[in-house]
Amino acid sequence: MKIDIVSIFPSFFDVLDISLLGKARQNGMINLAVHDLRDFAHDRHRTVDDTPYGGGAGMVMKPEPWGEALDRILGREEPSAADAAGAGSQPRPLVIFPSPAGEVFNQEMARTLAQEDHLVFGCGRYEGIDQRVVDYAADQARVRLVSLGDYVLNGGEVATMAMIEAIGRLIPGVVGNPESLTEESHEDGLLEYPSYTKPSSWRGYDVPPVLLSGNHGAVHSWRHEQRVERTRRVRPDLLSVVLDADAATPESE
Ligand code: 6GU
Repeated sequence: MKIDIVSIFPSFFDVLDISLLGKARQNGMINLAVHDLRDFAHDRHRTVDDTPYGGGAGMVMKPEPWGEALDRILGREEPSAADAAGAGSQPRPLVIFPSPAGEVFNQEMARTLAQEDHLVFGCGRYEGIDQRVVDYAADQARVRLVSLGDYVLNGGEVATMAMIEAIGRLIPGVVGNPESLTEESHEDGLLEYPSYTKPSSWRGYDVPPVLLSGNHGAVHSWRHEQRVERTRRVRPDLLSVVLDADAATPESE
């Protein structure tokens, strides 16, 4: 997967060199490039923002540097071998603008985005990006505004980092053991069960005996109960989705 990031703080993304995603970049499974928006601003102060038309607090990111950055990233699209052979089915890059005004990111969206060939993240700062940048991008590529949740960050950088981590680990081959992807929170609508390792007793806290029993059926049932109980306690909104889905599934006879 190719990933381009546009930001006025490119060094934010230095940490993508390390850990799982760093390895995926070294292997060539993820081809990630970070672009400094100020490289596309040509005045003496490399200005990227200005006051909002219509008044109001804060500053808005100017369209011109964004237009040049998008042209550079989207214009370089070389037709893939499949496209050249007439089999093109993944025609255009997907441009994501992290925004608290976007659709809310979740595991299902991460799964969908992990199928893309080319993601472009446009990180806004200040009060946002001139809307015409989004409109222009939508004429050149597919565009989604995506929010991490119902709270406000200072810019799109941290949101982009979170999304890349969630998406990157779902790209086949990036996580060593694919089984570790199936039994975790949000993969099937339930939160994950609590985990324990050695020693079996630590500072007076004991590992639940069923996990030491060697009874795989009992372990499986206990873990499922823990997942349901935990989800009921902290995320009842998720549980109602699971129960609705069960209710909607016809009983087999
Ligand atoms: Cl994607 N951006 C910003 N600036 N704030 C957010 C967000 C994104 N998601 C939640 N809050």
